[in-house]
Amino acid sequence: METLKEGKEASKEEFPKVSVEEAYDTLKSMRVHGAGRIARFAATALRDYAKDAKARTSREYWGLVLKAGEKLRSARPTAVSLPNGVNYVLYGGRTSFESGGSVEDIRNATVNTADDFITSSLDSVKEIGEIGARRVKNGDVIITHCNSEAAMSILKKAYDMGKGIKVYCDETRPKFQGHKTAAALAAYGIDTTLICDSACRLTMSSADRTIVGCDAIAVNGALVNKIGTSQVATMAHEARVNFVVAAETYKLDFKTLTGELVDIEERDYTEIASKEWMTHNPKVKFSNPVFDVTPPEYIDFYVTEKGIVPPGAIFTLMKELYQYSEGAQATPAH
Ligand code: RI2
Repeated sequence: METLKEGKEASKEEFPKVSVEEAYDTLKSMRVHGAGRIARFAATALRDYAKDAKARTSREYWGLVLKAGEKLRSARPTAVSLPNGVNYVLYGGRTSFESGGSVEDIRNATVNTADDFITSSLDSVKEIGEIGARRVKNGDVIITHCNSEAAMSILKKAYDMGKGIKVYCDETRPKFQGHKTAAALAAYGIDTTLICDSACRLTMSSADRTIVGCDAIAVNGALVNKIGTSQVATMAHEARVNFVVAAETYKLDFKTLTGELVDIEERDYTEIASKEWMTHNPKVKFSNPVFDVTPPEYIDFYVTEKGIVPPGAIFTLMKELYQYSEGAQATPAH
């Protein structure tokens, strides 16, 4: 029988224990946000569900775990870290189920794989910081958009290395995640300035590079990230400013290999105008897409935990890493 590994308690410190339903609502409402965090949050919820789920047979147990995974996967359509994280966790349980494991075997395999995912996700953020910071020069003026722990890892590491950087944070309407980034970087000691999104082009003229996070990477090397990212990239391109993306490899969107497109999440209109304003302006229509696509030709390189990857090499990387994701497209074997 497989046994639980020791010393894999990282997720308990990061997120409290919640039911799958609560986790789904938390993800949907973005009370937990950020591509990496939502993946770890879902992996944690699935792990905790797998720990407690009761069933008489392996098939019944595995069916319950799969259903929980499907529910979590459906919370946010664009950030591929969520299905990839959940699929990774299910891969462990599935392997055990298909090799005839008992309920306890499948449970332990699922829990161990979840802990592996959570630990390696956290490690990846650190590794991205180490690798990316080497490409930051002393005195760089850097623009960032939204709130990315991978991008911030680079900025913090560069600061730790004594590179006197100055960072401009876009506010990132409609949910103003740039405020969080600015607060965190300033608290860390970094020279930080908050600007509204429309000040980005003016600021770009004095910038040396832009560093942003990533929600999904398409097979052609295009980046899907928070709405407004492609505008920042266009401005960087125009001003010949380096455009760098910090991305863990579990943000590769494997379904784009087979021709599928990335769904762009459309969120509630009340994120961009108050209900009162809407009532007073009944003829105004609203649109609130929350991600956009930056073409590969505007991206200098991705910083991943595996190293620097130019957009043109994403296809090769995807092919190399495809296997686990394909294996994890788990459905119950009836
Ligand atoms: P890390 C966020 O999405 C932002 O778009 C950010 O750039 C991206 O996730 C990556 O974040 P949202 O969940 O994984 O706020 O680097 O919609 O933290």
